[in-house]
Amino acid sequence: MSWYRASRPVTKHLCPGSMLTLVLMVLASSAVDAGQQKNQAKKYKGPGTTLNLRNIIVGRCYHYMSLYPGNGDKNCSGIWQELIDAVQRKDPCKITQEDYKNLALVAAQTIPCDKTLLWSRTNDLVHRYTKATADFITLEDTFLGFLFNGLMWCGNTLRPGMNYKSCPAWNECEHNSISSFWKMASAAFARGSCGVVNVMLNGSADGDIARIESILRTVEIPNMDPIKISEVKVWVIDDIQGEDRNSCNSKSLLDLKYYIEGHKLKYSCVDNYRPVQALQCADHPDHAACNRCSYQ
Ligand code: AVW
Repeated sequence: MSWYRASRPVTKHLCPGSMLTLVLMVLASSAVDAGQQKNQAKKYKGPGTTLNLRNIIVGRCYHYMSLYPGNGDKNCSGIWQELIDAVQRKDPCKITQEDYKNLALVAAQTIPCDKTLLWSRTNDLVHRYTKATADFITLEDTFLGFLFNGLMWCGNTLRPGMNYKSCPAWNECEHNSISSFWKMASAAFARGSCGVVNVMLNGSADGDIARIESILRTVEIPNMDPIKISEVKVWVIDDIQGEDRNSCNSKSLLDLKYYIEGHKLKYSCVDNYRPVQALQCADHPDHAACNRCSYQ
């Protein structure tokens, strides 16, 4: 504004040729400004790509092979390349499950029957449990989940490589690089499951036992094959020192039962599945629920 006021008296004495030069200079400088703004990466609400992402993924890939040699050789650098191809030079808010199709193919694995353990609102407990027993596998214990658990990544629309400054948060836009990846991986895990599928839920959590928009409801249950899956067995686990807000006969569980049966799957439910309660008792040995005579 002040630049405009100061320049007005000067332009009055300029000849037409100088006026034209001045107009061209102003136009050129606004074009440069617009270009610079376009080249500046958009700021998203989530943290940027995890530093050293390539090394972490390739390292986890070799680590997984050393832990489970029976699962065959993996193409670790190929997996990194498929991740790059899925997101680079693309708008991080326009990444679909389809974009991860080739990554899913190179990381595909067979899920043994009766081993699948799904979960909602029990992230911490369910993974403590699968670390303590080899009887069950969560998505995060599968090859794909093991590689990407806890990591962040997204590309830039205008440049190759990853955006290390910021990435869309889970709910920032519908088709973002992180939520689309986890939906793709969850769908593949549910589709590949067979026999009894177990689900660990939190009986002490407020509100719905499984959120309406949870991955369990929106992705995993709809992707289960009723021909391969003999039963969906829900475990309702209360925090050992928490409230007993929901149990198998609560309305929230009945709603879930109808939802599961609506997908032609057989449903069963157990309150405070004893092996999980035994794990909770490792931290609270003196709690009344850990007294052998009071086990349910
Ligand atoms: P959850 P889900 N905003 O405990 O059934 C931010 O409700 O969804 O269980 N983060 C989100 C959101 C969201 N709206 N939704 C999901 N997340 C992330 C794969 C967040 O990291 C496994 F196989 C949150 O802590 C389970 O059976 C986590 O997802 C199933 O999906 C769990 O949300 C668990 O997903």
